[in-house]
Amino acid sequence: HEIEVELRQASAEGTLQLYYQPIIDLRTQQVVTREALMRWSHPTRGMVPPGVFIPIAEQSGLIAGMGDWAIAQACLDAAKWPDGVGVSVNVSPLQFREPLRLVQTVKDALLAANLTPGRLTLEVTESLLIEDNKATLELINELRAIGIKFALDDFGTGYSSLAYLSTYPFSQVKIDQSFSRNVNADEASKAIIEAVCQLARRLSMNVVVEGIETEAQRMAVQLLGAQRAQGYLFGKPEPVSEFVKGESRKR
Ligand code: G
Ligand code: G
Ligand code: MN
Ligand code: NA
Repeated sequence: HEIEVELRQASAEGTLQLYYQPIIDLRTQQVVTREALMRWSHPTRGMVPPGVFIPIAEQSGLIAGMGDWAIAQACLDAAKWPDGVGVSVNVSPLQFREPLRLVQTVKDALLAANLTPGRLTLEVTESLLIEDNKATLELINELRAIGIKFALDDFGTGYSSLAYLSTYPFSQVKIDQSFSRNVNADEASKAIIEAVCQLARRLSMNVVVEGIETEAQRMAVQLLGAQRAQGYLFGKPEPVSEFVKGESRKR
């Protein structure tokens, strides 16, 4: 409970941060998108991982305000990046339970940042889709009509129903890092990555393979048909100040 009070305070005071991790195009090696990952630097506990504080935010209702903030801040940050670089934001299933609020948040964020809607992707997990209600599909379609995109996150970890890929209009499917971890040792991981890449291509979706840490993994997933990848090999989640510094060094 104490941690909930402190999270409420951090959210109200604006001390939460967004870190960004690059998603790269394997063919061109260019950054195509940056995924926003929320961070809470606690004055005494240090960095509290989102795996700890997001569930607390969901149970307490704080996720609504924190989620609004993440979308708004990510759009403001992305507006300063080159035109070709998009931003993706993780969205909790609870944010989908307030459809009017989510639509308004997205519209306000795009307008305030003057960001082209096509540069914003919302990442959702299968837990949202299990409920399988018409309202979810309608909301996704309403947001797509604004011009934003959707990615299915952590694919392969939950029910991974192939029906989700045909029922919902995703632009991107993100294959969970558990598959890339074993890609060079395990035939099953290889087969799954290859099959999902083929399926995604047939459905005109991009594939991002998550958790690429080594050159050997990068080569393997590219050979299996992946277009995009994310992982420590290309960059860790960092605050804007870090990669802006890195980019100006490169110039
Ligand atoms: O890097 P990492 O430990 O940052 O992220 C762990 C998990 O926390 C991610 O898989 C993601 O699902 C979740 N997460 C990170 N940032 C956000 C956010 O802004 N909103 C939501 N809903 N989840 C997030
Ligand atoms: O939203 P999602 O569940 O996909 O969040 C991605 C999580 O994976 C974050 O916690 C992020 O810090 C973590 N991550 C990103 N790249 C790597 C990687 O190369 N290796 C490992 N072990 N974790 C990663
Ligand atoms: Mn994600
Ligand atoms: Na993931």
